[in-house]
Amino acid sequence: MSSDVYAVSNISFEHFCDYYRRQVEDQLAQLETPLTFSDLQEAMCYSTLHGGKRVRALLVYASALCVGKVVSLTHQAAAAVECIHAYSLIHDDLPAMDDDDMRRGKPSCHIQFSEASAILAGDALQARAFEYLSGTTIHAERQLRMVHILAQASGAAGMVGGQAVDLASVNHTLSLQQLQRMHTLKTAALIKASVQLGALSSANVDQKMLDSLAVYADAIGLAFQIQDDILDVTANTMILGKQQGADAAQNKPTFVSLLGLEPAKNEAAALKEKAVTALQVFEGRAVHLEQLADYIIDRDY
Ligand code: GRG
Repeated sequence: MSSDVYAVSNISFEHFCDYYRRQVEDQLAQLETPLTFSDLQEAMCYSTLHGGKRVRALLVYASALCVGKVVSLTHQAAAAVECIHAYSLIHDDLPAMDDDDMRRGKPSCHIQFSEASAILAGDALQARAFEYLSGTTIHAERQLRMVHILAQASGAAGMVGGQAVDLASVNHTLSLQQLQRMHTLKTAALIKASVQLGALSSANVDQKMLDSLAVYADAIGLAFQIQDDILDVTANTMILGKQQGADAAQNKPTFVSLLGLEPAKNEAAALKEKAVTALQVFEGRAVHLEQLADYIIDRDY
């Protein structure tokens, strides 16, 4: 079936998610191609192929469909953002970082393998992301722009920079503005890059479209983190697939600790409204992006 079929609005959200999760997992299955060091490869596959909601990949596809159609570069972009995401989770769980033994309902990568293997698997997945994006040169100029966006979003000016602020903030009081700034880097930057990459993979989008998508992505990126903080206090460990209450145990400032539970929920809902409003320029073609905005604040893990 052609991917374009999923641009129409009468496809259920569940169907859209199932279909495109399978699509990105087909791309990621390339990681199983035998390498020389099998322990490294096993650790990469363990942390990438099994589990995860694939929110970032779904954002890539939904954004591509919003401005055009899914093409092979869209699949490559979806796999690339999932590789960066998987690497960030592996490193985030390490003893030197958040020191979490459980991820996606299973032992964390460094528990299942070794710390050294987990570090290397994360490193290799990061490089693999850029291999996915640059593997063909059919749209070289657009691909270079996409590589640049992903590198910025995942590096010191994005996700890794946010993680550094996070580590430095343990046992410190942060203002709401500082907390937002930290999560804009740590969590929202990769979410924003996913939306941008999806649009760029699909078509020569104009700046007005990219500006609207940026407003959407900034808002859902922060809403995603607020929901994560809410789940840290409301969900149970079994459903979350990771240790519930981990932020409180480490005395980390969160949206819930700063605002309270109900105001945090209200803030997430307000951000979702802002995101959906930014999609109005697409006149009904952004249906999957709208559904993902709902999902991000309604999810229970
Ligand atoms: C040490 C070089 C070096 C880099 C570290 C660890 C790190 C870079 C960045 C951390 C980024 C991070 C873990 C952000 C948290 C974002 C977050 C809420 C992750 C959970 O995402 P989900 O719920 O996970 O989408 P699933 O399992 O569904 O894929």
